[in-house]
Amino acid sequence: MIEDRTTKSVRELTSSEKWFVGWHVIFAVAALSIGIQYGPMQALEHAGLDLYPKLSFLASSYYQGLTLHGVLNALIWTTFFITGFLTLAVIRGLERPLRYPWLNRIGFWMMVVGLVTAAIPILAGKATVLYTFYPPMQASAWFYIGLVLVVVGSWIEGYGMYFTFYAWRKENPGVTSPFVVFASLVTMVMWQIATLGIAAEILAIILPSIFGWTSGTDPQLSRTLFWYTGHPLVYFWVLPAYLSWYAMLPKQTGGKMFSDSLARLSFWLFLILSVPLGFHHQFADPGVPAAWKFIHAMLTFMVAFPSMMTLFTVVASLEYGAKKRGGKGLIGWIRALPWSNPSVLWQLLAGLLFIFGGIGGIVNASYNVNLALHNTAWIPGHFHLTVASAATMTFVGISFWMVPYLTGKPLWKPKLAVIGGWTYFTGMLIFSNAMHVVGLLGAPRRTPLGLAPYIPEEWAGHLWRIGFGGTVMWIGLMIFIVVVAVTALQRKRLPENELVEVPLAESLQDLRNTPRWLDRWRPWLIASVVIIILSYGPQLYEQITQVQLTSPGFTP
Ligand code: HAS
Ligand code: CU
Repeated sequence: MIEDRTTKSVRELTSSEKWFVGWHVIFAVAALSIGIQYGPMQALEHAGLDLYPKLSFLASSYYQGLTLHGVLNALIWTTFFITGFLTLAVIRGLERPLRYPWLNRIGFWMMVVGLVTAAIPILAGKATVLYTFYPPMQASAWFYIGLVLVVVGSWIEGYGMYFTFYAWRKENPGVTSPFVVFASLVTMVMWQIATLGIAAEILAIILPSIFGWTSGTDPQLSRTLFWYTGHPLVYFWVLPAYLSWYAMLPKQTGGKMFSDSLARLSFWLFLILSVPLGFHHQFADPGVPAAWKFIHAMLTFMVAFPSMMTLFTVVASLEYGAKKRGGKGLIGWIRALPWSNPSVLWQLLAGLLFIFGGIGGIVNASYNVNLALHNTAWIPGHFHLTVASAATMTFVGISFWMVPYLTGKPLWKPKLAVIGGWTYFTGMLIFSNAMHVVGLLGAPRRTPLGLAPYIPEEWAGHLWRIGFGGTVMWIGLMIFIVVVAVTALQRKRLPENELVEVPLAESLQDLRNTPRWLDRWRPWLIASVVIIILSYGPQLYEQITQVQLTSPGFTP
């Protein structure tokens, strides 16, 4: 059964709801605007131009800069943007207010307190442990407490979304849940299951060791718990981008969602398959038996499948829209896409880069090939095509309609925003390609290569391209930041009849044909817990019963 939408006007967000979502975007963009300042510094360092001594007010060392870059961009910009965007999707999708708005507010401000609590020690040089904070490296306790607050705050925002959905469900029995709401909830549930690992690592191992209750940490168990969270974290970043590609981008390009059922199926597959494969980050860890690495490698190939489904269905809906706009030919229709719309452009370029990021991921997952790539510059090459392209460029694209929607103001200089997209894209192509190649040649990651005495001649050109590409990327993102900041701060307002709407695509398929089993939670939740127990249970049991809390913390 579907609602008849023709007779009733759409409920848009109220002004206070818009402010609430807007605060998420403000903190997200603020974090990004600090985090990206370190990007060119690292990239240029590789090219032999070390700016750290000259810009010591930004960071006193390469590693402090790298920690700020990773934490602010990969953890803070993403989490704040995602919780804000999903809140908007839930309220708009259900066309009802949050059930307990105060609960969501508590969650959000807890995240803000956490952000500040974690940022102060990093800025003070007391948490130079990179965004993976592997023990036995040790930061100030406040760093971990801050991270815990950010995570718990995001859980609370998730609970607020579940209560809202539950209230809607009671008001609308038997109605298929709107896809954007369904996708938001799956993302939050997956995130809550996933973050149990990092919560256990910090609360049971790291903090007790810092407080002196235990004699140290167990690096192996810590890494296992970290990657239990760290892998699904990457899907927490990319699923909101998929939500936009599936259900919003088609509307923006004049098309429809290709298949509501396939989109739902891919999200369910992400719920059950995102978590149980963290050992693909630990192929080189001596403490994990090879058989378990093999099982996680196989599961990794399985989780690439719903992304391939996404590639197929999203491109199909783009083609449908482009052909309706007059596009022709096997490939020629691509030209008929609205490339001059900055929101669309950034998302299309995000998707194009992600094709390469995805292929690289499958290479990473191939056990024996991974041994040649692990801990080389190839890996940051991979993750700049994923989190810094697929996710970040899509969030930028979303911002280009969302900020006008939230503020009622027109987007400032859309043409400049388009130029910014091409700039970032070009920089990323140069940067990521050079990182992959120099990684294959053996250049290590997490290393100030410019200072290293062992640089072979053959790396030189690639290191130079890293410096150049990284700087070009920085220009692209600075354009984004300036465009959204001026958009929000300008006086000019959109006239009543030109207000921006949330782009929600209709499905080509009649929602009545979405099978019931794709809108039922219980079987999928049970399946995800069972698969996690099977894939992690025995190893967690073994590592916990053999735990040795003996490594004293050290401060780099
Ligand atoms: Fe990964 C390491 C394997 C996806 C992020 N990954 C990382 C790290 C990060 C990261 C941050 O197996 C480093 C962590 C660290 O610091 O150590 N990754 C994979 C695999 C996938 C994958 C198999 N990764 C991601 C995503 C990320 C991300 C998504 C962030 C958002 N990754 C690994 C492995 C490692 C790893 C190993 C450990 C390596 C090591 O040794 O340390 C797959 O899920 C990818 C599937 C994706 C595809 C592409 C589908 C394409 C689509 C595009 C649609 C196109 C459109 C455009 C819309 C098959 C959906 C159309 C445009 C037109 C113009 C028509
Ligand atoms: Cu992973």
